[in-house]
Amino acid sequence: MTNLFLDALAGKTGSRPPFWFMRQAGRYLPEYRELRAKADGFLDLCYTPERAARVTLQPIERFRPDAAILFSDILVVPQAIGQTVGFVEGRGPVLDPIKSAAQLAALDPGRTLEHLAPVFETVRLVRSELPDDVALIGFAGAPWTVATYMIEGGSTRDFNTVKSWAISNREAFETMLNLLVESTTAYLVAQVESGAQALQLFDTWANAVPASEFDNWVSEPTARIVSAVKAKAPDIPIIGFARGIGPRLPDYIRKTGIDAVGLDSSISPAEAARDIQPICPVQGNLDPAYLLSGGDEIERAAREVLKELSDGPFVFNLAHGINKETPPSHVERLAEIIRTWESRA
Ligand code: 1CP
Repeated sequence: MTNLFLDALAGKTGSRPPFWFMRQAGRYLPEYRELRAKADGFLDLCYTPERAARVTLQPIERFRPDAAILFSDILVVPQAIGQTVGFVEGRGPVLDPIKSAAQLAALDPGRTLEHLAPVFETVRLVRSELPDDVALIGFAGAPWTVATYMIEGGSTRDFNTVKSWAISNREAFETMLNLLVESTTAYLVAQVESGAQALQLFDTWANAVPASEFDNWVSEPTARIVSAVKAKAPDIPIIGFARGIGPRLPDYIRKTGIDAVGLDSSISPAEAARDIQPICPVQGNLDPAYLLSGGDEIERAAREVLKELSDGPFVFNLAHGINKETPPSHVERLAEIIRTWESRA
């Protein structure tokens, strides 16, 4: 069975561009809110395989994208290795922040697979229920982005705490990145063994890293995960999504060994076609604000992306996740625009 998404990641161009949307499952869907209300909090939803599988499949039933993404979160990894992680309603993630070498020493990547067993069950359930022509994407956060939450204790605007900690405790920060590389590799390989057919590494906050630390904090830890996963699962494509890194994209692609790259909307589709697509397949990059706004602007902006990128290896996606106020009808309209795109000669 051919899958347009996996074909595109392998560098092929098919009859139409494949698509899926970041955060295609979630709060903008009434059926998600209904299941979420029945769960005992967000993490309970992530760790209950039957429910997490249902949530993963909800957008597939509505929009028929070419890929489903496992419903979980990047913060299950710090929890798996022993940090206290919670999600507070209306506030987001809250972690007991790592401040000392002693707290770091208490973390144990050896606990990863046991703690995350319910997630692997979700992957098996989803794969068994998905149509053959829809691929299943597994994912994890990249070490830098996960470390920001572990050290800040939650979301941050300025990243001052994590950056100054990383600079003044270089050895400890390296130890932390190493723990995350080890745990994340085990987590991703187990997702593949359970049925994931492609992987995405989310480095949402890569934009906050100083250029002089970019290799140490972003490219090298990511490269180590990519090569360790490929040693065990050589045929599984890995998409790197390092948000907001603009001019460093070619260097990031080459140094990490990723198979395809996710693009945010700071690069124009024409620039991406000229500078990035010749290096590797690209995924992106409609700004989710067009989807939120609706109307004819969705079509205008989507067509610009399609026109520039669909002649080469390309997966249509957004530049970041779907905003939770987005009407599902706007998403349906976008799916239809992509499905019926026919400019290819
Ligand atoms: O209350 C709720 O119901 C929770 C909202 C929610 C959802 C739907 C969170 C909390 N996480 C998720 C799911 C999720 N998170 C997925 C799977 C669903 C899909 O894409 O369809 C994925 C891949 C993630 C990954 C994730 N979690 C990232 C990286 C991608 C991105 O969006 O930038 C990050 C940064 C997180 C952390 C996180 N999870 C949730 C919140 C509120 C946050 C904090 C975000 C922030 O700091 O701004």
